[in-house]
This record gives sequence, C-alpha cells and structure tokens, in this order.
Amino acid sequence: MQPYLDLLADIMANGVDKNDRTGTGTRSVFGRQIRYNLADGFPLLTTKKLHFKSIAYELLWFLRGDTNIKYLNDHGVTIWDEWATPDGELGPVYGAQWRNWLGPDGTCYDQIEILVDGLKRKPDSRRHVVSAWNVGFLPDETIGPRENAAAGRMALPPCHVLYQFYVANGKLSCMMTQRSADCFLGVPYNQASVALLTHMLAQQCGFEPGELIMSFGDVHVYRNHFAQVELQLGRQPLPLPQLQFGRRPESIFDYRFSDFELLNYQAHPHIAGAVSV
Ligand code: UFP
Repeated sequence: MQPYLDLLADIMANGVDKNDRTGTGTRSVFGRQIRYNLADGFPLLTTKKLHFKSIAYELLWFLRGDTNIKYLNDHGVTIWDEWATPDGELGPVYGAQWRNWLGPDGTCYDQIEILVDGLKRKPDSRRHVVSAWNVGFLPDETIGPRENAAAGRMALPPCHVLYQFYVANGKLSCMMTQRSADCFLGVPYNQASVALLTHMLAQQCGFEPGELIMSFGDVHVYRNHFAQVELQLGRQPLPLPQLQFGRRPESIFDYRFSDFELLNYQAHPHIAGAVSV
C-alpha cells in the first residue's frame, strides 16, 4: 500500500493550499501517478479499514447501467444518496455512459460490451478506452445536482473520467484517469473499484491481472482531513488481501457480490472523516 501512502505524504509536503468549490479548502498537487502490480495482492487499504461491500456494489451498479440509487440502497449502500432526486435519479452518470452512450444519430453504445469484445479479438489494440466524460450531459453549473438530474443531466460531473486497458504477456493492465481526487476519502475506494473491474475483465477475457495505474489531475487532501492523514501515515501497512472468484460468470454483466472472495483482509481501524459536498 506504499504508493498510496507516498502520495498522501507528497501532497502534505509539496501541495499548495487552495480554495475549492465546497468551501472546505484543500492542499493539492496536479498530475501524479501511482501503480500497483495486481499479482502482489488486492490494493485495498490496510492502514484503515474499508467497506469492500460498498465498493463492489457500486461497481456492479455501474455495470448494470443503473443510475437510480434504489439498487444501492437495497444493498445498504448510501454513498450517492445526497445527490439524487426524490425518485432516486442521478441523471446519466457513469452507468448510463458506460452502457448507453448516446451517439449523434440516437444509437446507444455499450462501451463495456465493445471493450470486452475488443480485448478478446484484438488484445494488442491501443483503443481499449471507456469514457464517462460526455460533454453534452455534464451538469449545468448554475443549478444544483437534483435539478440537473431532474432535467436529464448528470447530477455530478464524472471524477473517474477515462479507463484505458492494455494487454501484454497475457496480462491485462488498466490505467484510470481521475480529474479530481479526494485522496483521503475517495482514492481508497476508487483504486479498489478499478482493481476489481480489472480482475473481472481479466477473468472474462482469459488474462491474468497485470498493473493498476491511477493517473490523477487535481489530487488533494481536504483541510479537515489533515489530522486523519497524519494518523494514517503513522501506521504500518499490513500484507495485502487477495481477491478470488467463486465461479466464472457467463459475462461481465453476470457477477454477483457473492462471487467476490476477499481473503486475508487485515486492516487498522477505520478512520472517520467528513465528506465535503
Ligand atoms: N471524489 C473522489 N472520487 C470519486 C468521486 C468524488 O475523489 O469517485 F465521485 C472527490 C474529488 C473531489 C470531489 O474532492 O469529490 C468532487 O468535486 P469536484 O467535482 O469539484 O472536483
């Protein structure tokens, strides 16, 4: 887990104190990469305990093409609640873009199906890209998330904007580009989510999981997380858990939470921190 801890330390030592949209204020750097060899273990934080279930259900929800919080709430996940309309709608956020990208002539493109097909047929391609940044559906910044969702726009602009996959030596690697990253609260979730997706795609396409590369734009620590970050940096990382699958589902769309077996997850106690909205 050293790459993540090194990034936290880098931000604290080299970041610029800046104002931000939420009014909390951050310490921020611009343009950083961290990488993990997925063969070394599953990159779930060990210096504070994380709720793997929320990460996994959110990913399954994206893969359903779902943009209503009902499915998440039915599984006890509340991370998207504060941005949804009273009907639970979030507008065309990640799931809609991944599975139903609207083309100029009204055709919907399933980027995940195209990706799986491409990885199987042309593993050497340099075009294995999934994008969530669909400019025509970005929120209107003069109104709030719920009004945007009600108007058919995204409640929030995507943070994890672009996924690119790469195959070499029978291994599948992923580089995810994240334009904005809350390094204390968001990044631990984001990196585990991308790692899980890479494992699933590798299983479906017959590859071993390769490298996970997280490529950040504005990566920051909120001012009200400084004490938590210091606490975390003082903790000794523990050996990483392993991820196994109980079966090989029929397709990338057929995974259930019970298919994910996280083995030997040991972690220091959870550290609470307020979310800036
Ligand atoms: N954020 C993440 N990861 C996510 C997500 C949000 O780190 O997956 F959805 C953080 C980044 C930033 C805030 O601190 O949420 C989004 O604010 P903005 O849109 O102004 O960048």
